[in-house]
Amino acid sequence: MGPSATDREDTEVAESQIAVHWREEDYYYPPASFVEQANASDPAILERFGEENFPECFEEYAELLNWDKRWDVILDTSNPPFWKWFVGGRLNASVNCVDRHLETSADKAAIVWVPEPEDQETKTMTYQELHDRVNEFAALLQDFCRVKTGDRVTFHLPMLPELPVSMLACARLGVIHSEVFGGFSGAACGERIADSQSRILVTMDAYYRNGELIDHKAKADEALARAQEQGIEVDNVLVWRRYAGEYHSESPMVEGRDFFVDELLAQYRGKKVEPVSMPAEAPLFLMYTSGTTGRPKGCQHSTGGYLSYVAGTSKYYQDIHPDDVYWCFADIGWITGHSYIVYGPLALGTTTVMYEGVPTYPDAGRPWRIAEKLGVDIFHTAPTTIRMLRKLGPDEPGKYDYKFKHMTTVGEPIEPDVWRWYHEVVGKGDAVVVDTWWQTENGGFLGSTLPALQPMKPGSCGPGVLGIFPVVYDEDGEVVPAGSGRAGNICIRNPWPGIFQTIWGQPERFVETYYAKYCRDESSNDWRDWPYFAGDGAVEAADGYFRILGRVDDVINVAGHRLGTKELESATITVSDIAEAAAVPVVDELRGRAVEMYVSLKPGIEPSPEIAKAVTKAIETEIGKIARPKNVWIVADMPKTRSGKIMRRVIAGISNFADVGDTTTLANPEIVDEIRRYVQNEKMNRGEVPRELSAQEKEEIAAFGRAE
Ligand code: 6R9
Repeated sequence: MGPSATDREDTEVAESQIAVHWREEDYYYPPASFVEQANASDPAILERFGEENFPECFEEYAELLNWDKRWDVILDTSNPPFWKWFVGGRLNASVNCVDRHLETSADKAAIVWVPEPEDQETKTMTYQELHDRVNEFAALLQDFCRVKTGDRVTFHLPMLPELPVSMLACARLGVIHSEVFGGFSGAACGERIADSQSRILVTMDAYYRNGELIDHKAKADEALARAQEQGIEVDNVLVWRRYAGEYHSESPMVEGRDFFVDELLAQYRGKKVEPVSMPAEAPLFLMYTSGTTGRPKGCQHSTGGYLSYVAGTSKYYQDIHPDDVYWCFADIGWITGHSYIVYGPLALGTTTVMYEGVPTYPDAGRPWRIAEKLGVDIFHTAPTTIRMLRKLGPDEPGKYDYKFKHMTTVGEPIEPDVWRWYHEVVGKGDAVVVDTWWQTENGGFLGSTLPALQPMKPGSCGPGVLGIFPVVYDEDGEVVPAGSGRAGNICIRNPWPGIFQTIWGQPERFVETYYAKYCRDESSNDWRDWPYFAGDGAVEAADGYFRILGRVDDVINVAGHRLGTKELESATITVSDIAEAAAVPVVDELRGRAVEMYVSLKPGIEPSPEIAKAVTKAIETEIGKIARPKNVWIVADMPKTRSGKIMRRVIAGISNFADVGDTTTLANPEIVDEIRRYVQNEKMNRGEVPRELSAQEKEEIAAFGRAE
């Protein structure tokens, strides 16, 4: 007798753990000039953060902050996996990011903001000004909106200094902020308002993107309508204005509900608000991210643990000193911006640069002009931006007189070739590069190199960071040894202060998604029994460096942004003619991955270009333009298992001109050739045939949909 269908499915899983072959890259070493000034240049730090010193080692991070009361317990594991850090301690995040720097650095630039239009002036906000503005806005929230400690306030703010001011004002009051990426649609914002039960939405009338002043307030109306459908009424919409006193939106202001912040602030000029001393374990903010089911996950981050972790990693991995000019070219609407534009750099009292717009506006020399003008010495961005700048302006960096000592890459795997351009051309061969692997859930870096002590290796993030002990497990929980050349699931064996506390309102999903898979004993309160499952595939080289291969669940990483396949599919089936939908990733030269949608229609409906357009529109409305599919394929049926599940890896294989794997277990194997002919012919006509995929990319495509 041959193997049963289930046996064969197991074999497929095993196939996704095949050996991954690539050329071992050479090491690159930091220049002596960097090592001399680095915050971490004594190898003793590696011992201080060794496993035998866990969890005490993290006191070193907590001691970077000012506490109103020192903690009694470093790590409380009594209710796993809901770890508690620095229990008994009290502090305020806005005091740590602002007030405590006033004594020495009141006149120093805290935030330097660069507007997108190049003829508009760069604005500098000193620590004193930041303090004043945070207090005034906190006074407004407290007095006018009557928010209390523990309430949630949603922001849908673009990259203007009003965003960090709003975050720190909430932090001052112990109010939990939940920033939704400005590029997300009104509907996506509304879902997050409803999930977090926010009564207040803070937004802005308009902002610049690619040379255009876009109407943003309009999205607030859609957001409120969506929240209302889910039973949540928002009391007030606070509208900051891109130009104080001028309104640049078509959306009417609703009497008694919508208010211009600049007008309201007139009553609060010069007001000071006593910071609320918060328990270390009080939530500081929520940051939503995508998962395998449709409902977004509100990752809840703590005050004491989170702030300690971002301060510590900013100091040692970003190598931030108070006199650096640090520019993280991310959007604060993502975790990178929260941790490494706002909280980490400001906790260390440095100058953090914010830029309003797109990297290539008006041309691909813009980032380097900004760097030259402001004297940026630490630069932080994502592979997608690096690829785009390389494509559009490969020689631009050489034309500008800036000097980076340090550069970061984050958000997706970086191809060694792209890494080398970043190092040689952007970094002029002189800057160290840190590749930082981590996630929204993690608060801060998990895998990276300590820049003065550990050499760089293109395409690998490096070993676990200080106090983080990663391991690669196979599907059965056996360790995949370093140097074996085999891939598996990367996990973190221990808790750390930056780990999120739970998924807002969904504690069971928190346990299920991140801990159930490899928990050794559910009744144990020893952290060693609770490895954290990150959801990424990885390979550990003989030197202990990790190469991250991408997601093992149904999440598509587009330009560094996680999009859930289920979210894309739910948005698609809001188009009434559509019966079924499946989202798959395609390799994209600039964005890393792009989304392709496969849809089948309800009986009696004829395929038409209008349906494909309606799908794109629905995705833009429900999620946002970043999720716009590269192609929408209307097919007669989807390849399915006998139990009726759509086999996403098969269509992912077709879209990428890759192997579709074993199709003998399908209920309708004949459909595969039909779809392949149609899709691949179309792609050839459109000039969309991808280059030969790397072993790593092939593996990712073959494993796609494994979580189903
Ligand atoms: C910080 C952030 C997390 C997912 C993560 C992984 C991918 C992030 C990476 C990387 C390879 C890196 N990822 N950094 N892959 N190398 N340096 O990006 O958070 O938006 O939650 O995305 O991004 O797949 O699981 P988030």
